[in-house]
Amino acid sequence: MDLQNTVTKRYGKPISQCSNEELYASLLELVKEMAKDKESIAGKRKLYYISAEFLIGKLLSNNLINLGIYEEVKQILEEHGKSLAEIEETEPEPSLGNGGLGRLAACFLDSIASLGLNGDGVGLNYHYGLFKQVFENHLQKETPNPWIEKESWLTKTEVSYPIQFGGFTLQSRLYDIDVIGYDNRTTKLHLFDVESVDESLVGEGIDFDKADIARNLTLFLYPDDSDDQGRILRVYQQYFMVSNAARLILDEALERGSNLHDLYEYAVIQINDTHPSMVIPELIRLLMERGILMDEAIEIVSKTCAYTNHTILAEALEKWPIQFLHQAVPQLLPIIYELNSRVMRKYNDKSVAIIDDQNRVHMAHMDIHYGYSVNGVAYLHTEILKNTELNHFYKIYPEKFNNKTNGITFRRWLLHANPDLAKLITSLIGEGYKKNADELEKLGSFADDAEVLQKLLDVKAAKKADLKAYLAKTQGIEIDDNSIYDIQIKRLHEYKRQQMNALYVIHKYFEIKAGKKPSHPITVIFGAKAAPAYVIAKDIIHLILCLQDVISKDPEVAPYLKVVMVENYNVTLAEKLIPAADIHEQISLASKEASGTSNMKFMLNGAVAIGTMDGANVEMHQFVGDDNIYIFGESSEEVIEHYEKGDYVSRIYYDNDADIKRAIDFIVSDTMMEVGCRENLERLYHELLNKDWFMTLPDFKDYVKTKERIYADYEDRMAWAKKMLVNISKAGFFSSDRTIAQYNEDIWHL
Ligand code: 26Q
Repeated sequence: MDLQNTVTKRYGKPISQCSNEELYASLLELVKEMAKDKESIAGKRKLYYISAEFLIGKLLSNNLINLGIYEEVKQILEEHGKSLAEIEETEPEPSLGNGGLGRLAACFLDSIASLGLNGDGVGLNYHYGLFKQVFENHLQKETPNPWIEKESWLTKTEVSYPIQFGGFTLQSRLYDIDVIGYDNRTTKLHLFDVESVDESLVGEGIDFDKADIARNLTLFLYPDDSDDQGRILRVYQQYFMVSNAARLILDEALERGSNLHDLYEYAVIQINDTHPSMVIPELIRLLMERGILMDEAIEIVSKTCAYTNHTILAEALEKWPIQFLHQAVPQLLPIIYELNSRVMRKYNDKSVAIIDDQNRVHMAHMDIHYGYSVNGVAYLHTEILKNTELNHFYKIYPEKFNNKTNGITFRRWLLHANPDLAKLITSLIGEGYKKNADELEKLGSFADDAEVLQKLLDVKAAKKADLKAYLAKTQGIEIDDNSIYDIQIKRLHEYKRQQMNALYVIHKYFEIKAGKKPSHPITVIFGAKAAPAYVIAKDIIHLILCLQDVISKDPEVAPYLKVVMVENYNVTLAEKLIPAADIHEQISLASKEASGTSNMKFMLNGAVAIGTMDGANVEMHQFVGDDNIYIFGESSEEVIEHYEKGDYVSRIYYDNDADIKRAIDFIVSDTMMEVGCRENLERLYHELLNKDWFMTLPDFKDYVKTKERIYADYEDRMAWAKKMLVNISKAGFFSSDRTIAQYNEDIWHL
């Protein structure tokens, strides 16, 4: 590693005289160079993890850590009066994902490389990614988020394919990003782009000509499925992604010696939710084009593809109207019809059909029939799939169903995000946990060691001070680092119930006004983007921003309670927020959150959860026990029963509970109307009163009680530190290294 040498070649001057941008470009080159000779051993069988999203975050620090040169680089820079932290700030964050599913794919790539497995990611090279969020008049506005600069992590390759759509053909181009494993091999993230993409198509905000597929295909990670044009664009994107992937897979398999009849011995495809599902008919089509008969082509593909389900929300399960496919990808229709006929001939059961009565193609159904594995992403989630949502399929194919509880990469979420904590852990139990996360268990022996517990509190205090400084500098937000940091960060969705947290804030506001002051001031922090067309989600953001305003201006309340909604929540912000959290909110309506992954990141960083028995919270609870996690609310069984019976009426809770009524009425109070928009606040008020589809009100009182309990317990600092320590010590299971090892053991067999 010779940074000065790279810098000299590029700029002909010493490090000390370079700008941060020049140093960033030099480090980029250096890292790419070092990644070159570490490529994973090309075994016979290779994994292709196809995903519409890879929320990779900034890469510089992580790459330096994984190459083992982070400290060295940092020191050299310091010797020349430069700061690695400041250089990092110049790196743009690609926003190639919405949330959990995309971030999971990124954690998985890190683990695949770190375990030295032969597997690549395949996706799309969105130029503006997901939108950038700005707040104006307490409302979310969307603007483009460009991230591709002249020097970037992308490397242009020679790979290019003609991709045929109904009526026209587009030429693709493959760009690669090196995925550098921790102290091991590197793999690739393959991002396909279209050669004719045109950034000048973007007008006001994130508006663009949705019909001009040749120029718009890879502009945005398309967040809007509110109109047909937008939805058809998504079909174009998906087909472009999988047709390129399929060609790449076939080319590489042939190169490694496959005769295509044995493709499944050379390739395994993990289909990340249904977004890449068209890879199944497309691969069948391409095999037939190469002379393989349909029966055999179907069999080959069925032995190659495995499907992961990330959601049980019906509205997120993709069902494409057949006329969309007819317009965009007519060549797939005969194959999809044939796949459906075979299913109907065999099972004669409409509930498992690929094409339904309304002529819609159920992508998940295709995956389950024509893939060899179906997995959920946490224990409870997989059980619900088997017993409820996909029960008809489970009865046909019990052997295909399996659970793979999600995980997170400890390199990014501990070593990079919280080096102080990593250092403390290393001083107590050595370095082993960095490669074998289970070793964190050893921390358990310090659970009653006052000196260790104090050090843990000191690290937390330092991270809280860091967050305070960061928010002041980047967002102009002032917070009190003596307060309890209570954080909820995730996509804005009604089922995740940010609105319940906001109702609690209102409740607390009234209590403080009535003279019931908390022992510690409380800072409730939110971070969330709402889909641009998701009206109620945007209204909830409006509610939170108005509360932030109202409370900050109220001298009676402001010293004890503060609401903060950070702007443009992303991976970089998560890396600052999570290490600083005292309490994290995992309060989805039981049965609705497939897994959650921020819960794991918080746990690893010594925060304590308040949550429902949902997603991976269930497993967290099992590991840490009742004393170290605050569980409340109805069970998934109870919730599922309410939906089956249709017996939930929100207004009954409103009418019968004065606290609930007071909190909900406040949304449309004069105080709120002074800072907010009547239209948004009234719409949200009526939604909660007349519908509340995700059942905020039945859980509200239990939530309030549990919040009071967790805040009270925070006061005993040593007892709290012990909870922190237990959480960290039990986090090993949630390493994505474990998850990936299980995928490999049970599904991939690399
Ligand atoms: C579907 C159709 C049309 C337009 C958009 C979509 C769409 C886009 C993104 C549907 C779903 C997504 C993303 C889903 C997602 O992020 N799911 C999360 O996956 C995480 C990783 O498994 C889990 O931890 C979360 O519980 C789950 O919500």
